[in-house]
Amino acid sequence: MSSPSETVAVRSALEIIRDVEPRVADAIASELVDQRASLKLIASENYASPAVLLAMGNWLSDKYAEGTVGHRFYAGCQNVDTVESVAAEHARALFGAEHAYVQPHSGIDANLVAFWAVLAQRVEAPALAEAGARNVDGLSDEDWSELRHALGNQRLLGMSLDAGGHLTHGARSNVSGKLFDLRSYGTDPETGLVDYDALRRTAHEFRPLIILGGYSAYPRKVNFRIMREIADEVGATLMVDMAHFAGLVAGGHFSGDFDPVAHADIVTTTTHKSLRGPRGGMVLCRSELAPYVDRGCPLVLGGPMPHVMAAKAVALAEARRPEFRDYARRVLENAEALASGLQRRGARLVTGGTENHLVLIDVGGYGITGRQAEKALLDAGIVTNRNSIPQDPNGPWYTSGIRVGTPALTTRGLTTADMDRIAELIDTVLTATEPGTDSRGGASRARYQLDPALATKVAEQADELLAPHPLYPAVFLP
Ligand code: DSN
Repeated sequence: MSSPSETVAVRSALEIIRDVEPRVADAIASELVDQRASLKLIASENYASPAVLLAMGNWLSDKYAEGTVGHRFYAGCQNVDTVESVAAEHARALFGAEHAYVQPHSGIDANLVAFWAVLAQRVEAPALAEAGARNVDGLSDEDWSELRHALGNQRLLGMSLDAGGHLTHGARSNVSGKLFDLRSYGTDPETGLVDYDALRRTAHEFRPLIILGGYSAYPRKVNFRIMREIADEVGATLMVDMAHFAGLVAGGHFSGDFDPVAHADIVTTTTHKSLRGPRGGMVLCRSELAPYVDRGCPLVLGGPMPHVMAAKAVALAEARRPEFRDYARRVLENAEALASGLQRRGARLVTGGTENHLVLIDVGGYGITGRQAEKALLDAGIVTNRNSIPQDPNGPWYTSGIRVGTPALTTRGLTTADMDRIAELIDTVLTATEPGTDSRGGASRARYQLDPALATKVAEQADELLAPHPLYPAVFLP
C-alpha cells in the first residue's frame, strides 16, 4: 500500500502540524490508532489509498476556481483545469457516462446540483423561451415571480426513508423535502423488496417531474430498466443516487438492468463509499443536461475544492484498474458470507439477505433496539450504525435495525471466512445484550446491559481477525 519514503512523509507531516497545534496532530494520529483497532462495518465508509489521501493534502487547496474548466471566474486556474478534466475524463470512461461534473463537495451537494439542473432544464428554460428572455435577469417582475413559484412547486417521487431511501430524497427535514412536493414509494411488506407495480401506479397517479432511484439502506439491487420505463410512461426525468453502490457499478457487477448510468438521465454519487475515493460528490448525466449541471457552482455549491478533485481523479484512475473489479466482487462475496453467517445463527435480515454491499439486521429479533445494539457492538470493538427498518416500531432515532457493510473490511483484506467469524461475534454480542431501565425504572430504548468481560473477549477476537491485515502499514506513529 505504501513505501518507506511515504513513511517519512507522514511522520514529517504530523511533526509539522504538531508544531502549530498539537491537539490536531494527536487527533489525526489517534484516528489511525482507532481505525486500526476497530472492525469497521459502517456500510458507507472505506479506506482510501495513500495516493488518494496525499492528492488531497497539498497546495491545490489554496486556489479559487469558481466556474468550470476553461470558464473560470478567477485567473491562474490552469492546474485546476487539469485535475478537473482528468477526474471528469476518468469518471466518463469508468461509468460510460456522456458527461461528468466532479465539483460537488458531498452527496447532498451532488443531489442539489442534479435537482436544480432538472428544474432549470424542464421548468426554467421553457419559461425563459416563452418570455423571450435570455436569462432570468431578462424576465419581468411578474414572470419572475411566476417562475419562482413554478420552481418551488414541482413533484418528486423518491424511496421512503424507512424503506431504505435517503434523507436527501425528499424528507421534510431536508431541503429536498422543502423544495419538492414529495410522494414516496416503499417496499412490499411481505418481501421487503421494491414493489415496481406499486411504484408504477403511484407514478401514474402523481405524475412527478423526477423519479428518484437509489438508497442508503436497502440490501438489494434495483432494476433501473423498469424505473426507466415508468419514468418514460409519465414523462418524468429519471435520477439515480448511486452513492452507496457506485463501486459495484464501477467494478462492473451492477450491469445491464442494474446499471443506473445506462438507464437514468442523471446520476449522483459520493466518491468515498464503495468507490473508495476522497470525501466528496459527483454528478453524471446525459449531454442534454450537461450545460445545466455545469452551473452547479456558484448556483448551489461554494468554490470547488481542487485538492479534492485531484484526489477524485486518482481514485477514479484506481477504479479503472482490473484490481478494482476484483475488489468489488470481493465486497459482494463478503456481504453474502456475512448475511449467510448471521442467518445461520438465527438473525432476522430485512429482505432475507443481500445482493449488494450491505446487510440490514432486524435486531427486534434479539429483543433490543438499534441504539442498544449499536452501543453494545461498539463496546466489543465492532463499529456499525443503527438504521430504521420498514415499518420500524422504534422510529428513526432508536430504530430497530443495524446496518452493516463490507467495503472497508474488504479493502483491508478480510475474506469470506473472516465474515463468518464476524457474524458469530455480532450474534454473540446481540444475544448477550439486554435492554436496560430508564431513571424511573421503566424499559429504556437506549440503555442496555452487556457483560463487560464478554465485550472484552469479543474485542480481543476482533483484534485477532484484524491483526493479519494492518491498515496503512507503512505509517509508523511516533
Ligand atoms: N451518511 C451516509 C450513509 O451512511 O449512508 C449517507 O448520507
